[in-house]
Amino acid sequence: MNAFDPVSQDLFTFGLWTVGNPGRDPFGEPVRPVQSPDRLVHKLAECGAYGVNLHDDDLVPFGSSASERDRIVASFKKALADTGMKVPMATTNLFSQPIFKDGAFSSNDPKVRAFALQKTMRAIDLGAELGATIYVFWGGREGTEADACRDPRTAIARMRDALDFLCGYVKEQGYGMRFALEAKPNEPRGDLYLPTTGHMLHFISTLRNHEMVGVNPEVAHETMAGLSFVHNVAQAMERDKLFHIDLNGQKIGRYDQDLRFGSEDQKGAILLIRLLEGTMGGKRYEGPRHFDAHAYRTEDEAGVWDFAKGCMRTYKILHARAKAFDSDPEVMALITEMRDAQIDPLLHGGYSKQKAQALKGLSIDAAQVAKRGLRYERLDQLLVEHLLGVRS
Ligand code: DIG
Ligand code: MN
Ligand code: MN
Repeated sequence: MNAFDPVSQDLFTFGLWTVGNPGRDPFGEPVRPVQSPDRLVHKLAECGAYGVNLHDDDLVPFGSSASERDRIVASFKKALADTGMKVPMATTNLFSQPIFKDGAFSSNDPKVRAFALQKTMRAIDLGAELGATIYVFWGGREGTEADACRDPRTAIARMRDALDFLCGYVKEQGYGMRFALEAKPNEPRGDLYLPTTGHMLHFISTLRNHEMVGVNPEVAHETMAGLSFVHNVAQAMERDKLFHIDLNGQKIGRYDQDLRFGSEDQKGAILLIRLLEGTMGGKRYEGPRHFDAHAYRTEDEAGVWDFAKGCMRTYKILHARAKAFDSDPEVMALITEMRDAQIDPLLHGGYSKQKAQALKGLSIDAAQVAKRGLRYERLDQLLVEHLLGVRS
């Protein structure tokens, strides 16, 4: 057993659509045979994963009969039982079928919006049947090219109505599920509504059952928006709204690459892991570490499992490096919070007339304060050296 081999306690999960991706892209046909969900469960268990996630259509092909659905689900449940694999998260495919070509919940056609609710309720039932307690919503078609097609405020209101309705459904069914909303700025639509995790956090505050709704940030999606993924995740964690997370790799300025975790921005990855694992202090994230990613199109099936093992191994290597960094005495000395016995009490605990008068009365030599060097060059060099493994 290697220190970086995954164990179930790591809570590593993969979507059926990730390791099951046959390698189709907008410019080419599939390069790998389609694997059955049951086989994917067994192979992921062999790799050391904790669980598997799914869209409804990943398991039960769109248009299947009720009896076919039941047969497929029964077989899948046997694969889960035989391997001990869990299903922490489920979601609905509201983006592949032509009916959703102009959105699902935000569509201008009431029949489309009704069909989206119907499909989602059935998918929530399936997720609950498989034990999922997190339900993700990614609005892959909730957007526009011809923006004059609807008032954006109407689109947002329609999505709020749908989520309020579905929160009501989950509560009435007693499923004990929480919803996690996933943002993306664009692709496959020209622009998507609610494009970043920040937009989602505000949108959640406008929902009737906001307490049961959080976010599912994805590395690639915030990177596509040119934002710091770490800052977006931190803002969600600070409000206890990080209900799930999609880990992968992404080069800025590209389409949604969904690359192997840690294969691109390793500094961003170790800074993320410091946050998630709590090595920098503060509460750690307790949910699944989900890799919403897929192998390069160049790969055969063996390459797919190299990809899956690489995601988990890199995460564990960077976790070990993050622990070493945050326990390095020189690092700790450089990032210890500055204290001032006279000023600190004035900055915490809210406003008072006394604090305002005291702050106005402070004599602070701005020129003198400005002279202090922060030593961030040394701090970042230490991070780089821990990352490169030359400092332990
Ligand atoms: C894409 O990043 C989306 C879909 O794959 C899915 O709906 C969601 C689940 O993590 N991520
Ligand atoms: Mn993605
Ligand atoms: Mn995702």
